[in-house]
Amino acid sequence: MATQFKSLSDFSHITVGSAVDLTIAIVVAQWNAQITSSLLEGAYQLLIKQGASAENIQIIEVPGSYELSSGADIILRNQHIDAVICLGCVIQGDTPHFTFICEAVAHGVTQVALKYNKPVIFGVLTTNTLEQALERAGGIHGNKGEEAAATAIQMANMSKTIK
Ligand code: DLZ
Repeated sequence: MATQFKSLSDFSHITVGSAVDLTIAIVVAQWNAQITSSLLEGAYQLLIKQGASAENIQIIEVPGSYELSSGADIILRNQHIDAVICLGCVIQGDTPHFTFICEAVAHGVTQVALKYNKPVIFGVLTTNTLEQALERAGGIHGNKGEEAAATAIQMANMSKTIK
């Protein structure tokens, strides 16, 4: 039976089970590193709390959120991984760059998940301001990285269970 996890974030919509037998990759963007490092910390600590061993958690850095899906593809092409967590933060600027990056990463993550038939989790903050991002990276609105890790555990266990 899955163990329910409670923290500052509200995961009542997610059934967080055990990560004991899971191999997980975290692909994290270097852009907005102040935010993505907090997302990474949140995701990593949740995986450990749910029983994952450090040797079974691989962390890969990519330059920006645009490269998250390529990073996930490279990992899944070369290694046995139960789920990939993509972490990034795109903040609205003065140009249409925001829209291009957000759409590309959302589509890319979905495509990689379907290509390899593995959970690839969209742990990307898309905010109007840095303040909104901070609120969702360990602030008053929780930590998107923790939520992404909880989703990865649920989906990986589901994927292993259903044959
Ligand atoms: C270029 C760019 C810009 C303007 N903003 C962000 C951002 O807010 N968050 C993010 O993760 N990455 C950003 N990038 C970098 C792109 O994701 C990508 O790394 C470059 O366009 C090179 O492909």
